[in-house]
Amino acid sequence: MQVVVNPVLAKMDFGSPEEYRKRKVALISGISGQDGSYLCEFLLEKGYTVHGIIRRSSSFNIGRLEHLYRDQHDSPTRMILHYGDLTDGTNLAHIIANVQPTEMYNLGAQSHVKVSFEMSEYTGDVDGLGTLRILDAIRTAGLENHVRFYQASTSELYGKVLETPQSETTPFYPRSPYGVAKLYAFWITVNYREAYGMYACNGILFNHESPRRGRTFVTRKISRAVAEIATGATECLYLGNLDAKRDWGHARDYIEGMWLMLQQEQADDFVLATGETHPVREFVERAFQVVGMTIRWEGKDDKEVGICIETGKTIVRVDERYYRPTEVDLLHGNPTKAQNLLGWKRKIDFPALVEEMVKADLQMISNPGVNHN
Ligand code: NDP
Ligand code: GDR
Repeated sequence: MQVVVNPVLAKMDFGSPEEYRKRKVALISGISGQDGSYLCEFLLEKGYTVHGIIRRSSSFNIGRLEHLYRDQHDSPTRMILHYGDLTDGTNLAHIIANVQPTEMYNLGAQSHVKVSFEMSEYTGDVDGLGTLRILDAIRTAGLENHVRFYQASTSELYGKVLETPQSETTPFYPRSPYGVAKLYAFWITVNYREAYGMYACNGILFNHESPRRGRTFVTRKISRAVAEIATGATECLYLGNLDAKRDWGHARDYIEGMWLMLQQEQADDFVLATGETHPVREFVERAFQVVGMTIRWEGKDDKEVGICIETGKTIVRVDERYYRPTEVDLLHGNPTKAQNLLGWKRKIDFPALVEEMVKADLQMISNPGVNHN
């Protein structure tokens, strides 16, 4: 028996999925973010036409894409930006119907875990329901058998530590409004794959960083502060939980993994991780080492400080304001499935990541014309 779930959906003839895919047209939500900007570069190099959804802002908010952006009136470009928002289903439906993407990467999100405790309803709307709106827009356009869909799922789904290392079979137990919203997005992606035969994948990505990381995420906050302290622009770095452990990789490596997920015969869900975990305090220590400063820790909990052995100055302090109501203590991923089935492996290791981020911030400070984001 065939169940017709929504008989009013458009039924245009887009040709066979194989013919359709040869067009190589990508659509990225969140193109102005860290991952979106790297993915855009990557896909342009692979010969795709790349469409991106950006939010209207009173200030210029595509700094990470500036080097790729060309005014379409002056010279033709393969990067095309559309105003839109994951809270606006009609707008998403128009964009998808007009662009007719062969691959859709849903990277747009209110992506800050701490902020999600303050903006929980908004985070649920954008990160959870926003995913549903895109999937429905694909169906409404009649493209459910033609578009390959990538959902930016996250290691925050694991939340409370139930087992390590965490893999595709580890149970989820999210610990923030962000994690819970992403849990909805994960399952609606699986559901549309099973219900409508859509090629829809979840990439369960562990933390990945770069010089383009937003400045309020811990790695970039550290690299920026280290560069400022080393150049005398500021004196002290204030942080929250120094003992949280993360599996940190480089964003460039993870972008390739997203693309690989959409090039397989069958849609599936994959963990991308390095397989290593490091505490926040180790990131701090390594970052200061890049500028020749060594840290000695003193005190406990919120009274803990980091003292520079070379100068005797206190350069790190704990500030309770950065603690979270519920914390994810340990993330440590197992990327074996992605290694075996996608042939994916991270190339940039932890020391190289820290060094690149600190050096990029030093360069930005000494040459304000250099803009990473
Ligand atoms: P960023 O915060 O750097 O980028 C988020 C992007 O989403 C920005 O382009 C932002 O636009 C856009 N956005 C925010 N709200 C909306 C909205 N309402 N409608 C449309 N677009 C919106 O995140 P990352 O690049 O680091 O991450 C990309 C995705 O991957 C996110 O979904 C994130 O949750 C997920 N993820 C990230 C990981 C990481 O370690 N980086 C790990 C696992 C998952 P604007 O520039 O205007 O703010
Ligand atoms: P996370 O990244 O919450 O893992 O989410 P973040 O860098 O914000 O925090 C990592 C860990 O560092 C601790 N921490 C601090 N964090 C921030 N932001 N600022 C501080 O001052 C600070 N001090 C200590 C945090 O408590 C936490 O334990 C990121 C985002 O990119 C998500 O979108 C993504 O899904 C996950 O990574 C995987």
